[in-house]
Amino acid sequence: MFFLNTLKGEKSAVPPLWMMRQAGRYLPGYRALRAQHKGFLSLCFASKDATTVTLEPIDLFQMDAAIVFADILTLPLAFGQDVTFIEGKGPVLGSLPKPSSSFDMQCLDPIMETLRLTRGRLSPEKALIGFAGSPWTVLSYMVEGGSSKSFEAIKAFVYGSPLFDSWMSNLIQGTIAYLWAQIRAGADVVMLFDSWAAQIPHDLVKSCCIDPHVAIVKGLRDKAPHIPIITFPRHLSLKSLKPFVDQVKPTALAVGNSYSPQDYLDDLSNDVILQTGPDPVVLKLGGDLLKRHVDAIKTTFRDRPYIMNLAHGVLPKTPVNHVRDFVSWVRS
Ligand code: 1CP
Repeated sequence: MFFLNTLKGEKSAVPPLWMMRQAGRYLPGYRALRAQHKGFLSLCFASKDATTVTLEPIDLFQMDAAIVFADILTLPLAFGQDVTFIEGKGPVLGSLPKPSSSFDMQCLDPIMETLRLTRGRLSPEKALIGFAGSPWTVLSYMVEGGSSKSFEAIKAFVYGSPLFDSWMSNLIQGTIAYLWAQIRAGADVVMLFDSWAAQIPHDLVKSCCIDPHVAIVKGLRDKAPHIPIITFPRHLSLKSLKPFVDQVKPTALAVGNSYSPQDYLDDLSNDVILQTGPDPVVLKLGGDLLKRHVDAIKTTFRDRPYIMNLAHGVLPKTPVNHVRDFVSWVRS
């Protein structure tokens, strides 16, 4: 499998390609199916429709990997916390349960069914990515009760609450269990999204980002040593990324564009495969600007195995034709 060969360190003439949020609101098929469901989570838990949505970008653009259509905020449901997505507002979570409350993975079975159905329909040449949020990012939603700008409540929780250690350990164990279930259901690769890693104060980078990733990667490798793990500590400083890579030892590191592609190459261990790509705004604008960004990345990484993606997820209203251009320029 092309995608897995790159993750094993094989260099190829053109890189494997997929996009974060490749199944989403910019796609007509997604919008049509989404309209048939009352809420976003209803679509995530309707395995047949979630499979159709997962496969749409593969059918349209022949991406090298599919990512299961689900969300990082499904895990709090297994801890008994209410999660709803409100149109125009985003996720809203109920009050934080007691850390000793029970963990019910069964409520996430429909997501495993989506993985099984998708793996059954996906060509054997294409990889299926399972995913979860990293503990800091998921806990920030659980404690803040939704998206946050200031991250005040989660920081107060980490610095001041006696419940922090229990919740961190719950999330580490829950994430291992969730990703292991996804692997058993057919995921060929797993990815951890630490979307809000840049909000972690420097004195907490070890306890809130590096250590939990070390524990999850070790827990998964004990169970499934052959499954590659992609980590995405988004916008973490290069100074923190170095110890992150040295200690976590992910198979691949997804990076955004806080630094130039050359800076990442110069500063990070040669063993880690990088996943990177143009800014989603550049994809939305398209044209020559996009081509220049694609060419610059291809030139910088020409001697290395790497995965082409975006710096972050596809934006709603991105023209589908720009995605077609992106795919053809990456592969030309
Ligand atoms: O129809 C809609 O409006 C729903 C929009 C949407 C979609 C398409 C949400 C709500 N989640 C998703 C799917 C999703 N989310 C996927 C699978 C599909 C794919 O990638 O093709 C993945 C991997 C995620 C991961 C996710 N959810 C992250 C991590 C990645 C990132 O973007 O940084 C985060 C932070 C979330 C939380 C989330 N999900 C949705 C919203 C509105 C939010 C809150 C975002 C915020 O706080 O700003």
